[in-house]
Amino acid sequence: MLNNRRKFLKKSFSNSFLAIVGWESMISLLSSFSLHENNLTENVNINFEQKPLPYAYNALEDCIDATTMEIHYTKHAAAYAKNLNEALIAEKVQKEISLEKILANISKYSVKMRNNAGGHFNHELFWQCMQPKTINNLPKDNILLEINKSFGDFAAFKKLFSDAGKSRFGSGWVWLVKDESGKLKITSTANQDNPLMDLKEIEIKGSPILCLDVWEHAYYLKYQNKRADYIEQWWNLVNWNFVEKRLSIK
Ligand code: MN3
Repeated sequence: MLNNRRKFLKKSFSNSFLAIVGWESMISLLSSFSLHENNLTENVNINFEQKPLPYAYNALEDCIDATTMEIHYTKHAAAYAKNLNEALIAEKVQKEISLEKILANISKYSVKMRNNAGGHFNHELFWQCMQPKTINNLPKDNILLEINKSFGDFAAFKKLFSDAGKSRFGSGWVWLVKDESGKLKITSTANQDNPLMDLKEIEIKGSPILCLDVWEHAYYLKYQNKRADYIEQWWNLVNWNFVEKRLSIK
């Protein structure tokens, strides 16, 4: 009886809802959802402000210590977000433009925009690429298939990616990207540049799937000069479910 009443209410609600909004707007609403599904920015929710860290500062111990995480998030990354917003105002950029669009046209903006739009995007992605330490943390599903297809096997991929981090001179990032043809590639960028930028220094362009910060501020307190040890420990933190999600973005 109650169930029937619920069904009736539900049905009359949907009927009147459709009568009010109309089928056409319903269809456009639905298609806007599917558009968002294919929109990289929507999927990782990278906008112009810092999102809360998806875990506590001490959640990545003993691979990355709490003090490093706190300083990294509240000082370094926060500064990129603040300076990005200053640059957006100074250069009269509407926030309706996505951060990725700005990055894809970064050659038309100032150096301040390049460093801080890059810095903000890179860190927001980096936080999401990590999760608390998992023993035997390995990729599975599509991301594993794609890694095997592109690099032979996971061990070969891990070595190439780690080597790119160890050999990055000075400060920068390591990336796993999906290029225009859908192929996975490993690349490294200096400073806060990234593979979305339309700059001649960016050798391999593509959609970032996974990134690793190899700036000293990401590891120096615990690892000092031993960047290789930091990279080796970092593999325990990779959030492969998130990477899988990034891979599925068209
Ligand atoms: Mn950093």
